Amino acid sequence: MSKYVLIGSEGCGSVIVELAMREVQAEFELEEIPYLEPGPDRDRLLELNPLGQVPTLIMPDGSVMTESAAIILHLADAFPDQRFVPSSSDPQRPGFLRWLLYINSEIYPTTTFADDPDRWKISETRSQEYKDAIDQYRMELWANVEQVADDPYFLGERLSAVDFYIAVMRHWRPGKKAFAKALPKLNTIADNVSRLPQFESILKRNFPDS
Ligand SMILES: N[C@@H](CCC(=O)N[C@@H](CS)C(=O)NCC(=O)O)C(=O)O
Repeated sequence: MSKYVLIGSEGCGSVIVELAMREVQAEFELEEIPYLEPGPDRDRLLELNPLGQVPTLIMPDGSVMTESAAIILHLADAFPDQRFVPSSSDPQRPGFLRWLLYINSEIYPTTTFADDPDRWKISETRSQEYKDAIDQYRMELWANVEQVADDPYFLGERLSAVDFYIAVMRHWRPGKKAFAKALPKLNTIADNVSRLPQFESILKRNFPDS
């Protein structure tokens, strides 16, 4: 069987998938590209994924998967010994799915939408105001996750893929410091994930300043 090829970029959502790949010890090659920069890498990415987003995963059979949550659920199917997605008979599964999807469908897009206000025809004079309003809304969305988070991981003793999102996304706007201040339980979860030996080097490489 040939390897997975994970197309990603430093500090991006592809890191969430990298953590999952590492956890199941999947054989994969990481192709880091400047995904927004016009050029051959972006042209190739757009051929594989019409949204031009990372993560984009080339499967061992050559087919393509996108959407981090879908990729994570696929890895759980492909590596049945994994523990980061509760099985269908596990009472923690409904809560896991709810918050996995909440983070993906409610929170993640707020980052994507605020990355480049110009894309949405927000004038330069209003772009900071626009970014700030979205940042504030994002923190309100995270507060709902904080409210139901357990300890030491989101689901309690069991490490899950929800923790991978928390450990990566706390570095995104408005930044790790603001995240830690507003969301102490989630910040502790992220610290706990970052200390796990299998993830330490991946997170350090992607977030060297933290
Ligand atoms: N729903 C996608 C979102 C991926 C996404 O937005 N990735 C960002 C980088 S972290 C991106 O590629 N943004 C560029 C764009 O949306 O144009 C997923 O979960 O994989």
